[in-house]
Amino acid sequence: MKKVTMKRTLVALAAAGFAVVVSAGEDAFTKLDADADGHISVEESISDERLYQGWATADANDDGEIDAAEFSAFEANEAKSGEQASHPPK
Ligand SMILES: [Ca+2]
Ligand SMILES: [Ca+2]
Repeated sequence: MKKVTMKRTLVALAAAGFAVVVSAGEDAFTKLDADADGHISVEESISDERLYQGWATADANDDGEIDAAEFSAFEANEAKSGEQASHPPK
């Protein structure tokens, strides 16, 4: 009996983990957008140090807020520079 319950729990956890990974990109924006107005303000960006530090880069149109497009561009850029950092040119 106990073994079956355990197995079911593991399957449920694995499924939940998969769902989290798949939706991580959109989730990040939604989580940062604390007041859900569709933009990330400077105050909201403080919880993401990468975004806060890279604010000037992320806010491409310099309107003081980061929209979904700017956020995904920033994320893509970060992923790229992360790759370069882990594989430095010889
Ligand atoms: Ca907001
Ligand atoms: Ca902007």
